[in-house]
Amino acid sequence: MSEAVIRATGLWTPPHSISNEELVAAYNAYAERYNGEHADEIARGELEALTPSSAEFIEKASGIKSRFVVDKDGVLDITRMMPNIPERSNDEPAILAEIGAHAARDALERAGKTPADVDGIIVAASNMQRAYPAVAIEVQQLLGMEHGFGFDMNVACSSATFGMQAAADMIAAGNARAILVVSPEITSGHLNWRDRDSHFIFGDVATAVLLERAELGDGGWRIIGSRLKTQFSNNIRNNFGFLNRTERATGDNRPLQNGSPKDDRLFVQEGRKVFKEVVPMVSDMIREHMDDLGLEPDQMRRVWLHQANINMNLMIAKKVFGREAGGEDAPTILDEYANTSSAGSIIAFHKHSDDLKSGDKGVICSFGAGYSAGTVFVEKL
Ligand code: CO8
Repeated sequence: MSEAVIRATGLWTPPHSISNEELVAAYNAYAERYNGEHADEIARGELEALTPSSAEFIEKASGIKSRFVVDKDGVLDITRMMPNIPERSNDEPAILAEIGAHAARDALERAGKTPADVDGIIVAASNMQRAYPAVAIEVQQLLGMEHGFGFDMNVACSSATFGMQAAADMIAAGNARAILVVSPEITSGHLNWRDRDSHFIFGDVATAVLLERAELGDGGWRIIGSRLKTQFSNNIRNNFGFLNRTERATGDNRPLQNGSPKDDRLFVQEGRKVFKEVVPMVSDMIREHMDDLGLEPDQMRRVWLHQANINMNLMIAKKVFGREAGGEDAPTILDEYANTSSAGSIIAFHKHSDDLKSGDKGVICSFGAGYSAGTVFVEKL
């Protein structure tokens, strides 16, 4: 059995950022227009009037101040309220593959490696651009690899940690020398920008993690242990799928995504329930895994947590460290990036791990829809 190490991580950040103030101004203009257009139905009690969103609420409830998106104009255009990503021909790279390849190249460069050193690409993200060919195979082609394999996998917010465990297991079994786990997240495409409860939550990004057989290089992070968990919950859903059109009765030609403020073909959640249920689930999971690895709280240098809500993260970190925890213990990137689904804990690790010394230990931890959670304990080499 060969040990797998994390050799490097990579990050691609979109060029456009939307502040809470810009987002709320667009939503409130949309809500005013909606209420005007539906004044009669609202007066008759057939429709509920939309209430304004607020930048203060967003920052206080979640810690989010802004988010990056692949297209800003389309999201803020109140007659559209979704990114404008024009269709590409079959001969052009898919946008998901393109941004994933950017992050993958960044990881390779930081590790001093080339695509020739890599045997596998796992695209692990919360939504794939299409059913086939796999986005991962396109990333493989974009990197110029004429060998190896690629496949896609989806465990929503936990896709990256699940992908890392799969990669580490394949490396340990001798099936690959190195594998890139790539998480391109265009969450702006499946977020309902007309829904006040969730319009502020997500942002776009791409990350990559290069895992490699330990003896093939120097530096990086040893994986001390990884663990995956899923437990069914209806509190976070996206019902978009290939069978949607078959669910319609003959003659029912309503559009699949009708863009209404509550559209279940897009992301929906019971945020408060998620908060209450996931905090203990994840805290217990990390503490149990620490016990099994023989790690005491004071041996933990840092936790790189899924980036959904700053208050959630501070509560989880407090349970892990057994004391009040702050940004040094549990770094935050969601203020700038918002929730980037599977990429969040990887961005936190990417941006806030260079200062750790050889022997320092921490955990990369994802959690979210499913419910799903993954812990990857690491030690700096
Ligand atoms: N502006 C002003 N007021 C608002 C707004 C708004 N935008 N939204 C809600 N309110 C109001 C509500 O109407 C309510 O008012 P009242 O008390 O009068 O009824 C009040 O604020 C409180 O509402 P909530 O209870 O909903 O608000 P919370 O305090 O719970 O905060 C959060 C909402 C921030 C969503 C919080 O619940 C949270 O962060 N929960 C955890 C969420 C979480 O971890 N989710 C996991 C997400 S899943 C994931 O990460 C990946 C999924 C796959 C990717 C999908 C990509 C699209």
